[in-house]
Amino acid sequence: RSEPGMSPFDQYLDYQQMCNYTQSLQEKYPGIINVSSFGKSYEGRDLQVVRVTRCKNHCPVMLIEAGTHAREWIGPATALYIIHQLVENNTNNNLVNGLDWRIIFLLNPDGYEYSRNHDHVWRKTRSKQENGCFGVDGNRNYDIHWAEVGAVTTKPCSSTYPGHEPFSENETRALKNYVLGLKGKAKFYLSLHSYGNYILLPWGYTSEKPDDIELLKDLAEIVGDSFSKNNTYFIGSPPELLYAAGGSSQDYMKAVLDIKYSFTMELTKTEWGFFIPSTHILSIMPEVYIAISEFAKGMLNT
Ligand code: ING
Ligand code: ZN
Repeated sequence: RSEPGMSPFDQYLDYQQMCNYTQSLQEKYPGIINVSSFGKSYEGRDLQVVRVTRCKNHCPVMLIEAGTHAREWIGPATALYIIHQLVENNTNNNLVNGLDWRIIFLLNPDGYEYSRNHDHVWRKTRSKQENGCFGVDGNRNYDIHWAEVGAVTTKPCSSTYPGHEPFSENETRALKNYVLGLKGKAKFYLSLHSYGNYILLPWGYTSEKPDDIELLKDLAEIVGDSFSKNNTYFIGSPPELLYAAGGSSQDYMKAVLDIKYSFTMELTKTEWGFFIPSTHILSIMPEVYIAISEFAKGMLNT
C-alpha cells in the first residue's frame, strides 16, 4: 500500500479522500503527476484533472473521464486505480513516456456526495431546476443533437433531464472548455460509466455510423478481447445495444471537438447493478486497467 491507513482500492472514497490521495501521489512523484483544477462544480467543489506523463514533446492526449453519473461509483474508483497504476507500476513505462494522460476521476462530485449521503440512486448533477427539481443529466447536456432523443426538456425532475439549454451545467461546460484548451492534441476520449459490460461506440444519438467506424471498432475489439472469458464486453453503439440519446459527451468529443477515438465504457456485469459491494472492487479494476492499456497501445501505434 502506498499510504498506511489509506487503501483507496478496497472501498469507495469520498471526494475529499480522492483529492487527498491524488495530492499525496503528486507529492511522492512530482515529476510524473500533476493535479490541477479546471473549474468548480455547482456547489463550489474544485473539479480536478490529473495529468500523468513523462512525455518530452508532442504526445497524444489520452482523456479519461468518470463520475458523470453520481451513482456509478465504480467509475471514479477505477479512474483512481488507473492513475495509481500509471504512476506506481513501472512495467508500463512506455504508456507514460509516449502518452499524455489527463484523467478526470470524478466530474460530478456534487452528485457523488449526494448519492453517498442522501440518495444512493441519484444520477444527475445537483443544480437547482424548475418545479422544485434538482439536477441535470450530464450525459445529455452537451451541444450535440441536444434533447433530440433520449431526454425531454419539459421534465426537470426526470433522471435524464438534459437541462434548459446545452451546457447549462458547470461540470460539462468546464470539461468542454478544458478540452478546447488542449487545442487538437486530444486523440482519445473515454467516458467511464456502469453497468452492463459494454464498450460503446459513436454515435449515441443515431444508429447511423461515423465514416471511420471500422477503425474505432477494430480497436474496441482488441480491447474487448483483453478481458477474461467469463467477463465478456459487448461492442456497439448505444442505439444498437441500449437506447439512443442525444447530448452525450462521447458524441460531442468526436463530432465537435474532433477527438477521433471516442468511447463510453459501461463497467461491470449487470449482476450487481449500480451497487457493487466494496469487497468486489479489487477484482474488477485490474482487468479494466489492462483494457485501457490496450486502448493506449492502440494510440501509440497509430
Ligand atoms: N449509460 C449511458 C447513458 O448516458 C449512453 C449510455 C452513453 C448513451 C453514450 C448514449 C451515449 O445513459 C449510463 N449507464 O449512464
Ligand atoms: Zn452513466
